[in-house]
Amino acid sequence: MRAEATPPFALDEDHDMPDILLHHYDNSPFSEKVRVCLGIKGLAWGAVEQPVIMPKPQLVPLTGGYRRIPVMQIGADIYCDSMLIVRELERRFPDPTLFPDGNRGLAQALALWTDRSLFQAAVAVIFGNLAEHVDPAFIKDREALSGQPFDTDRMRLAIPHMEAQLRAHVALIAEQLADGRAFLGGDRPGLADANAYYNLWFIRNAFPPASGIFTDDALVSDWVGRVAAIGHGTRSPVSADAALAVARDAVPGSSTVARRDAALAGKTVTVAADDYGRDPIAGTLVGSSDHHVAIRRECDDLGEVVVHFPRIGFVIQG
Ligand SMILES: N[C@@H](CCC(=O)N[C@@H](CS)C(=O)NCC(=O)O)C(=O)O
Repeated sequence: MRAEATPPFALDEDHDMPDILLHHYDNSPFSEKVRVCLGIKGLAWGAVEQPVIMPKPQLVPLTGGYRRIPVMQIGADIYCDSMLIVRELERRFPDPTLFPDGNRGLAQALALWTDRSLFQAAVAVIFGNLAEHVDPAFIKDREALSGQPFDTDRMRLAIPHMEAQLRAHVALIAEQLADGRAFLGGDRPGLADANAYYNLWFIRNAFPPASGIFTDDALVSDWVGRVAAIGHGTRSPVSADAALAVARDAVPGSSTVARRDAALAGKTVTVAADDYGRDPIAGTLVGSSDHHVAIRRECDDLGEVVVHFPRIGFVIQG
């Protein structure tokens, strides 16, 4: 396991700029998933701080309108959504693997549990409790993001139910650890751990009094400690301006379009999330597979960038 290391000096960005840039903010739970995966792989990466609410003038030019966090940038290739980001990390840096027990499909499919129902339970418990302490600007922003009212009364009334939901999800983690294994898949950490862990990390960070829901169980609590100890790899700060300059100076990697998408190859398509933050992003389809789509965009200031999205959770329209 590798501890997080932050260099005690400013990096000379011309020479030591890491290839992997993660556009994130520290309190972002989906970014924590990716940071843990970077830790498992022991990678060096540049942390580009982005705002928690709109506007995001140094993110949106890269993505073409996708505003959610995290976004990974490697040169002029921009990867949206943690599900695709971790997949791309595994593709580019396969060793050590995020799938130490070999369950590649299951570990990735687990995101549909952790990123949706478990995450929603965590959000409801956190914001149900914090309700009236939440910054009105944040509320307004998240209402626009979700298209739903941020109804504090309703959230407060739902707390007992959502705590029971959360407890039931945590009980599944406890059950998986019941044979004394160190990590969810066995003796080595992987994506399954990062997926489940970031939700508990989110609760502990955002509303510590609710942490009892998982710290009361020694198996879960010790596992949380083990995942936290993995760290985040080697993180160094990179300014948003420097990240934009990287995109400007780079050429996107090559992509291929799957045969079944041949009719859309080279055509303008839009890609939009199917859950929240659904603003469509337009570009020319240049890459696709069962797992992803990639669109090329021309941006006045940056030149050509290719923006990659997962298939799962995104709607592609020609
Ligand atoms: N499915 C997306 C979800 C990302 C997501 O919801 N991120 C949150 C922050 S953790 C977000 O973007 N919130 C709105 C914002 O930061 O503008 C993923 O896996 O990356």
